Amino acid sequence: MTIITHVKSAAQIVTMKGASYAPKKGKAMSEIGLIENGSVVLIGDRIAFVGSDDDAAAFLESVEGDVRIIDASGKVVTPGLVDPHTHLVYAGSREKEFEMRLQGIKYIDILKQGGGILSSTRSTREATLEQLVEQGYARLDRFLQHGVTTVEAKSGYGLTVQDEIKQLEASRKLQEIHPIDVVSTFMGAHAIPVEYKGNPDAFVNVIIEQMIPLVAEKKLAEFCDVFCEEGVFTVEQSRKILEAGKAFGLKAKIHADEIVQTGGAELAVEVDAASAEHLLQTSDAGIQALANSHTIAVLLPATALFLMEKPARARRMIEEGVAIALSTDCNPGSSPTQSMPFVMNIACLSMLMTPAEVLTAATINAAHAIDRADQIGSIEVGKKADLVLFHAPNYQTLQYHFAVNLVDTVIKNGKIVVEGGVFIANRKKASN
Ligand code: IZC
Ligand code: ZN
Repeated sequence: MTIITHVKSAAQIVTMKGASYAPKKGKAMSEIGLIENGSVVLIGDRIAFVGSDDDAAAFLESVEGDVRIIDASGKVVTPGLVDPHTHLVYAGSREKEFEMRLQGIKYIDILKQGGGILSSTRSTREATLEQLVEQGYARLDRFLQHGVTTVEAKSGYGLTVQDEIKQLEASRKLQEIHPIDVVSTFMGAHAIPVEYKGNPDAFVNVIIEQMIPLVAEKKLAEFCDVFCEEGVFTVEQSRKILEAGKAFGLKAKIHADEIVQTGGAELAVEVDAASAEHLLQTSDAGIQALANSHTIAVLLPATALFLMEKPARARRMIEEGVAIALSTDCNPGSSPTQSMPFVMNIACLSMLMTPAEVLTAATINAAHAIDRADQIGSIEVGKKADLVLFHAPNYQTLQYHFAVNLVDTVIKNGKIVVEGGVFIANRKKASN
């Protein structure tokens, strides 16, 4: 039977309405479509109504069936949070590198010495598909407890044809069995594996001639990403890989200007990428190029904090009209966290984004970054029934009461998956 859920008497509903067709830029990032003392009605896995409690009562008279009521008084209701950039599937961990970095050794130098991404690659190659699924599942559980209902997940710790496929198959399995929706990105161009040290162009050829065609044939990814960085992949190599991906139907994403200003933001615009990520070092010209494009700037302030670097210039980007999304960058090296709420806190504290802007960046703009804004990212009729109820009287409190998990209830595809801050029994993928 179809489940009907009436979330009623919410102190505030952050709807994010009106941005399904184009991301919010500039001042529009502050318009969050607030409804006070409101209701949301969910029928099955879709949103059927959003508005005042009174109008909800009238709407429900026209609906047949039992209605489950969730009292949201004293709470803020938001769309399910969207994390548009994660390295979800991996084995091993890198806490010893964290200690080295605290002593002043740089992330990129650890990679150059065969650690970093290459360390996670060794562990991931050794792991079985089942082990990757089990560890990814536990990470998704933590995402869900922090209000995230959709994540993007990148490969890039296999770096051989077989191991990249294994990682992407783990993502596909997680999409099938976990309540969270997992959107898959192929990122064979994450590092130059040891087998190709000194001969990166040969590895670029493997990516282009073997990996991309196979990933496309097996329909294992929707996007193709490249770590465009000094000492990793050059702008020329990145362009070749992203164009090859596009020829096989994979939309482009780029890790751009994270450590050194390479012109990655400009390349993102040139190849019409869905998103450009990091952007810590992006030039004024790069910001201008992004502002005049369809490309979303996905900022990762937890990564900047964890690498002890200055964050991206979010205020300048918003002033220039760049559409910003936020993400955890969940990965074992530069951001081992699954907390989008904490990322939003850091975005306020380190980049001076406002409480309204960070909500936009973690919902509708994040949905645009993974090409899902027609389905998720706002509380509008017809969209997926993905909601979060936070213990907070108003949306500002989500950032003010920082570094604690205020998530009370998470609804995914119309099913309650977290209640009172904990998982409820028999949690599995909602059938729809
Ligand atoms: O494992 O270090 N920046 N890729 C690019 C990462 C960080 C993930 C990692
Ligand atoms: Zn990343």
